[in-house]
Parts: sequence; structure tokens; C-alpha cells
Amino acid sequence: MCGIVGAVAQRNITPILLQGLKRLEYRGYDSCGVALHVDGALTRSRSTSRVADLESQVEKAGLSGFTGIAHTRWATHGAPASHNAHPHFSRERIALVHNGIIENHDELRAELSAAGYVFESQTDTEVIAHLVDSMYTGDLFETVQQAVKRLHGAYAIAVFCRDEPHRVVGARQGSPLIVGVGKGENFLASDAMALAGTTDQIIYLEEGDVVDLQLQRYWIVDGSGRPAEREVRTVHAHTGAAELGPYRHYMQKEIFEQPRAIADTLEGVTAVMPELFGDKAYNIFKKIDSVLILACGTSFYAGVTAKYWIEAIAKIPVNVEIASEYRYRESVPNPNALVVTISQSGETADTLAALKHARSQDMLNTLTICNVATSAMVRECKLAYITHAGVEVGVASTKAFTTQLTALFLLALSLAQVRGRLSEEEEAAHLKAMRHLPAAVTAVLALEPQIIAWAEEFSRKENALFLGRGMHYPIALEGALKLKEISYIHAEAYPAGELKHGPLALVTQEMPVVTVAPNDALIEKLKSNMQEVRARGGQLYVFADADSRISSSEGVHVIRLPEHYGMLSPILHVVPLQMLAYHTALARGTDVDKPRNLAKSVTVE
Ligand code: HGA
Repeated sequence: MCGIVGAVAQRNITPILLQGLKRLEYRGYDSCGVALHVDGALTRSRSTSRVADLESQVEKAGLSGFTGIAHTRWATHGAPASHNAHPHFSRERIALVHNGIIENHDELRAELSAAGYVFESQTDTEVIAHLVDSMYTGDLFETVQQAVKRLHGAYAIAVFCRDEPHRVVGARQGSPLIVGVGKGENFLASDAMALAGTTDQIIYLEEGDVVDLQLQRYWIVDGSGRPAEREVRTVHAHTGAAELGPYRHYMQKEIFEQPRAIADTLEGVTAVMPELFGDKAYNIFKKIDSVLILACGTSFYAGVTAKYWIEAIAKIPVNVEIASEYRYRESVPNPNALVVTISQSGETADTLAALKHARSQDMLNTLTICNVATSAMVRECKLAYITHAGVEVGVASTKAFTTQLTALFLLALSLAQVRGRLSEEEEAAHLKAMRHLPAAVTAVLALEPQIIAWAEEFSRKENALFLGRGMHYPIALEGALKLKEISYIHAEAYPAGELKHGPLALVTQEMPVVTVAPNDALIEKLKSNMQEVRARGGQLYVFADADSRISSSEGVHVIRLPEHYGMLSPILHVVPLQMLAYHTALARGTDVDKPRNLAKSVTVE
């Protein structure tokens, strides 16, 4: 989603701003822009195309400057159009970029319009620019501190003023913003990766912070205006995205990186122990009586899979909640629960807010499963397991999901161990199976040619059903989500036993029904559900295990996974579903890595 970069320096910062935006492109955006202080005036360039297009506009116009801000926008208020792209100006004096949503924008807009401000965009962001201008005292830092008090909602902002050429002010509440400390120059950005190669001295601003950046100094105050000391950390942010190599899309590359990503996530794990999750894990795991998992999207499905594992292995009751629902509903808080948040980026706005909501209700035993060690989520939880998926560029999550599952399985084992429910033999067997996962996933990836043949048929459909049972039900959900995200085919997933309670009405010859059919205790039940589909003419596409007795027949297409993998089977079974979605999207010619309307890091509510 939106990305912010800002700089105050004694050299031309245009390349730093544009490079920063390129590094933030992976978050997803629909327009972009840059504003610079040039010869005592504000100058800007905006584009509804890629950052590369903005770059050529900037080059053509010969734009350069020492102070400026830049932005990638994922529209929430107002269409993705040039006049809505940031930076927004007020009276040619204030330039501002924003990530987040201002909830009282209507009220402020009315007030500012009455005061004579003319709005050029439909965004909530322009309201902040005019608000800052209307309150401007001659000191931008002071003004922003006062102005943000009028905002309700979430924001990270970067702002500069025509009349104070060597100053950029930033503020955050509910959206990420970091400071990059340089020598005689200072920076702002949405994450450290945007500044890789420029500075590795990073400050993570806290909620409510306002920061004043000048050439030789920076100064931070907290939400109540008191000077705030914030740690400067050395962050070796990798520039991430890397080369596509032999792959056509990042999603395909990331699917094929899964054996490596899982191996990296397990690196150093020689035994099951709570300390894998942090020093305090043993004491926390010992005292909790339940688990509450909070997540969104694909991470939510990882959480649902974990519920099956934790309840079966550790015998601890687990609730899994969609973060955006949990944060607003009246739930019954349990201070003895372990609150587990799952987020690839660690910046997912809804999940962060759900975590805060849980903490505000005295639920202080917090753990996160996250792919970014420096993220807000990791900083705000007592315990953490960092997955080592590496940077995930494709909007449709793949390797982040399987590495989350890997970490969650370890969590199930660790909880079981602390409660005396894991014998040494069981521990050894599980660890052996986990170590074999990279090889097992590699074998599944070899199924790609067979899946391409199915994808051709799927590409001509507009609907699909996915079925699974038990711990493969969330895998069916994830398979359906992948297909709809990138191929735009309407797909729904059901626990197979639910078919007869409604969705069977949808089944005709036109309906492909993908069935996740591992050789587990539910296989015979699942076969009956498949018969129900066949009896109505539905076409079954079954992912079975090697030793399964399910075989191809009229209307029943079968691809066999190389081996049955017991409790870890969900990690294998999701891989062909990812490939099916990818190749179906490819056949339909969609923008696989940047599907319409979606963004990677969902940093707004
Ligand atoms: N609400 C602003 C910014 C949106 C945003 O943060 N997206 O990630 C807008 O619509 O321009």
C-alpha cells in the first residue's frame, strides 16, 4: 500500500526519493508522485503509472532539489487519478504525503472550505495539507504537532513548507514511519528497505510521535509533546526484490523458493523448545490456558490450520479471529490466553489494531509469527518467531504462508512440550518430518506440467468450488483465495461435509470442484462427498496422495502428490493449489504479481 519517502539533504535527493519509491513498489500502488523544494517554490510531478514513468517525467523536467517528499498511493478516498495522487499542496506553501485514513475528513473539509480553501482532489489527505496551512505559525514542527491533534483515524505523514527550505516534518499514528539518520542529512520512509544504500541508521517512530528533520539534527516529541528518546538501530535492510531469474513472475519464483524458505525458517532448529519464540516463552507457555490467533487473509488461514494442530498436539483450546472483526466486537477477554498475531509484513493495520485491542483488555501474553524482524508487530509483541521467507513481492502470498505454517507447527510442538504432551520419540519424529519438508515440497513442485494442463481448463470457467476436510479445510480456503485474487474467477471453499447443506445447489457440469484429498482418517468420508458432486454432474479435480485409492474416471481428474505427509500434509497440499491459481491466471492474461485492486502490505484499515 502507500509508501512514503522524504529527505532533507545538501545534495540532489531526487534519485534517493525515486529509488525509495521503487523499493516500496512491492506494497502495491496505483499512482505515485514527488514534490521538491526548488528555487523557493514547491514543484511536483505525479503519475498514474509506474514509478519508472514518474522517473522519466522527473528527468524530462530536470527536477532536482535538496528537500522533498515522495509517495506511492493505493487509493482509499478518491479514484486512482492524477489529481488525487500525492503529494498534495496547500496554497503553494505546504506539500504533504499521507498513508492511512482520516475518519473526520468530511467535517474538516467543510470547515476548511468555509475558510476559503479550494479542494482539488477527493482525498482525505488534501484535508491535512490545508489544515496544516490554515494553522501555520511560521514553525512547521510546532504547527504539525497542533494539526495532528485534530485528526481522527490513522496516518503517517511527511510534510514540508515553501518558507522553511531545510526542514521536513513527519508524524505517525496507526501507520508505519521510520527516520533514517544520515551525516548532515536526514530521511523519512515507510520502511527501512526504502533507504537501503542511503543509511542503515534507523529510528522506528512510535504511535503519536512527531519528528522534525533538519540537516544537522532531528528532534522527536511524543503524542503529548514531550521530547522523546528513540533508539537508533543499525538495520541491514536488504533491497529485497532481487532478480526474477528464469521465472516469468515473482509469484512463480516465490512458489519455487518454498523449499529454501522453509529450510531457512527452520535453520538452527535442532530441538523443540519454547525458547525458539523468545527468552520469556517458557514461563508464558506454562501459564496460558488457551490461544487466541488474530490475522487477516492468507495469514488467517494459516491460523485456522494451526488451530487443528495446537488442539490435536498440545490439547489447548484455540480461537482464530479475523483481526478486523475482533478489534471492533465485544469479546470476552481472557488474560490467560496466548495472543498470537500472524502477519507477513508485520505492519498489517487491522492485525496491529487487534493486537492493541487485546492488550487493552489485559491480554498481555503476546506472540507474533512474522516475516519482517524490524516490523511494528515484532516490536510490540513479547515473543516472536521470524519466518525467513525472504522478501515476498507477489501480492498473492505463497512462501510467506508455508513458512508461517512451519513456524506454527513448531509452536504447536513447543506448547505440547511445555505441558508434558510431547514424548522424546514424538519430538524426534516430528523434527525428522520437518527437516524433510524442503525435499517433500520440491517433489510437489515437479507436478507443475500436470497442473498447467488443468489450468487451461480452469481459465475458461467463471466459478470454482474448493473442498477439504479437517486441517485441509483451511487449505481449500487458501486455494480458493489464491484463485480469486489473481485469476478473478469466483471461487469458494467449503468443508466437504457442508456441501449438502447448501453449496451442492451450485454444482452443475460447468462447476469445477477442486478437492484436497490427503490419505488421512477422513478420506472415506471425503469420497462420499465426491460422489455427491459426481451424481450432480460436477467435474472433480482431486489432489490425492501417492497411495490413495482414488483414481481417475469420467468427470474425476486426479493428480497424486508424491507422499502422504501426516500432520504436515497441509504444507504440501497448498503448493499445487498455488500453482493452479498461478497458471490459471497466466492463461487468462491477468497481472499476476499486481492483481487489480489489491496491495501487498495492507497498512490501512
Ligand atoms: N487515504 C489516502 C491514503 C491511502 C493509503 O494510505 N493507502 O495505502 C488516499 O486515498 O489517498
